[in-house]
Amino acid sequence: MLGSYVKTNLNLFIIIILIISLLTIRIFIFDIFIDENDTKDVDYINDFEKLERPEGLNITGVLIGSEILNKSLFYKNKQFDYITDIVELDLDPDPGLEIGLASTNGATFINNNSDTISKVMFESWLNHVEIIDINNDNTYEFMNRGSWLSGASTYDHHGEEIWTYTYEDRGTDDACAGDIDNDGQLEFVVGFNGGGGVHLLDENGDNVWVKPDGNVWHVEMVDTNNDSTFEIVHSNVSGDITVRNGKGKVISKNEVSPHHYLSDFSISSWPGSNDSKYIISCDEVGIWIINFSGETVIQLKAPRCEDLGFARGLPVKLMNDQPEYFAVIVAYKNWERSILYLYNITNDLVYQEILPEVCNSIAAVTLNDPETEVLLIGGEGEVWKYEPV
Ligand SMILES: [Ca+2]
Ligand SMILES: [Ca+2]
Ligand SMILES: [Ca+2]
Ligand SMILES: [Ca+2]
Repeated sequence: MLGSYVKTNLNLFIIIILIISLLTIRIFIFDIFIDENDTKDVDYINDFEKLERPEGLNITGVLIGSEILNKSLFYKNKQFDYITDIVELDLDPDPGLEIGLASTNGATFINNNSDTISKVMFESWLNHVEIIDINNDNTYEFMNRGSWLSGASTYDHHGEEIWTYTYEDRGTDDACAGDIDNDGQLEFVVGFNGGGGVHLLDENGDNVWVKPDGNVWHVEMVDTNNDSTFEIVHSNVSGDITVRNGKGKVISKNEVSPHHYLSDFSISSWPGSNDSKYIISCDEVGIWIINFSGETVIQLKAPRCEDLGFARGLPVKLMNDQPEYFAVIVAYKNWERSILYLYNITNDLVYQEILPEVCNSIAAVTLNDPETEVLLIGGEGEVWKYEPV
């Protein structure tokens, strides 16, 4: 009896030692490849074979239009890693607007002169953080769009986690926030890798519905038909554009024409801020402006643009007496490069710069003059300001 008791405990002891050893080896292996200060390593944990940087991206600096735009450093705090969201908002009763900056490891609110009003740091390194207001009370929260390692999650204004959403052992590809039922509370759409599908969550991160789909690379909520209600727009394993209503029903599903495999994309009004919204994507052909039925409206000429970039664009009112320009920043997270393109109203490329860093955010903000905007580009712990020369 005693012998069997000792033997059972010995077996248990051996099993525990074995588990601890395996965990230690696993942590050790992860440590070799992951620099925790470098979130792109986390993204590419399954992609050890780094692609060589294309020759066209080896040079950096202004290639076109130095006589048009002036670049200056607007904000710098190397405590922050990649700046992933820049929002102009009215944070406090002080006259004028403030600016919110979210990064992969923290967030800050600053005034027009870049003085810090408040700052929070997150407990862990996240993937792509955006500033949101979950319950429409003018106190800002944060959303992590998620990754295979972290899942999608939200944080309160102190930076404390509210919830994290994961599904079985599926990798999270992307998540976005929007009030899809117009009740004043945000919902969240999460897209999963493999056969994990598309999920709608309520403001508490609880599942409302699941619809099957494969490799849902990128999700957005946008009003595609001007009825003041968001639809869900996402890409998938086939590279198609799927539009769903708030119940998850597919309204349309189309290939991009001419053929373009859609994975990552962003949404913007084009060419001006009062115009319709389009899908913005890129590859070696150029910057693609695509409608929600998959028809390509234009391929903007974009020298040195490559596949595997993430294109984010928006109209910017740089000059009082000129129509808006259209600015696009394409980020290459595996090559430590970004390309900034600026187009005039006739779609001519008037400015091009290759930046030696990964720029995951772009914004047009008014700062001190409500009649005009400056362009802000978020890089690695810094934000660049572009204004007319
Ligand atoms: Ca204010
Ligand atoms: Ca809030
Ligand atoms: Ca809602
Ligand atoms: Ca709609």
